[in-house]
Amino acid sequence: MYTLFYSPGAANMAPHAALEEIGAPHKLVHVDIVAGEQRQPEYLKLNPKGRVPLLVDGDYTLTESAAILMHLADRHPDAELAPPLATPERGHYYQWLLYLSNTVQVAFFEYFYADRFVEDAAGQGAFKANAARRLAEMLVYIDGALAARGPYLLGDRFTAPDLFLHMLARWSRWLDRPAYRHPHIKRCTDLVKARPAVMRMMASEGIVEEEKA
Ligand SMILES: N[C@@H](CCC(=O)N[C@@H](CS)C(=O)NCC(=O)O)C(=O)O
Repeated sequence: MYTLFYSPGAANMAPHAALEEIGAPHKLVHVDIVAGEQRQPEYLKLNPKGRVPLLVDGDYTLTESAAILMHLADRHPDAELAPPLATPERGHYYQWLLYLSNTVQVAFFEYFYADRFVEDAAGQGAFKANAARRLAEMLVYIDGALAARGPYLLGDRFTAPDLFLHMLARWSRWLDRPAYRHPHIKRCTDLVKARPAVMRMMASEGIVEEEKA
């Protein structure tokens, strides 16, 4: 039985959707990150980084959304969330998950948490605007890649990186041109959103779609 420590709509969305895809029994524990529960001593004992998500499986704990996603995909191969090891597709699977987590997700954290990177308020505004500009370029790049080889990130086949893209796409709703205004990202994330497992994840986190007109 897995336990996932989560906050609605946070970086847990992709691993949570993977748990649903796999059909693995799991329990959810809500960490109120607005109230600062992630910095309470009891939680820090489990995850000294003070972040969500956190996956617990008996004595085993795992952090980092992309790592949890890859671990679940490997432990439950029947769900086919990852291509076979050492295939060209597996290489692209790593490429997408690492790009989405070490470049796009990081830019989102710069955008959302500018105060953690820059001390003065005026500097924070410029820092956030810079992150938004880089995110806009990244969405154009992803949309182009999906136009060339979609509808999923790995072509015809749905895999774990699509769950990660779906999560980041939702975070982009604050940008001037959100992901759903990029036709090929929209096509991919609409397919992901229609998956029963993803719908269950959204419902159990209490997330509603918020697309601007
Ligand atoms: N690289 C980590 C980042 C996790 C992360 O920063 N999560 C955010 C929510 S999306 C969080 O816990 N924020 C609370 C805080 O930083 O105080 C991952 O992907 O798991």
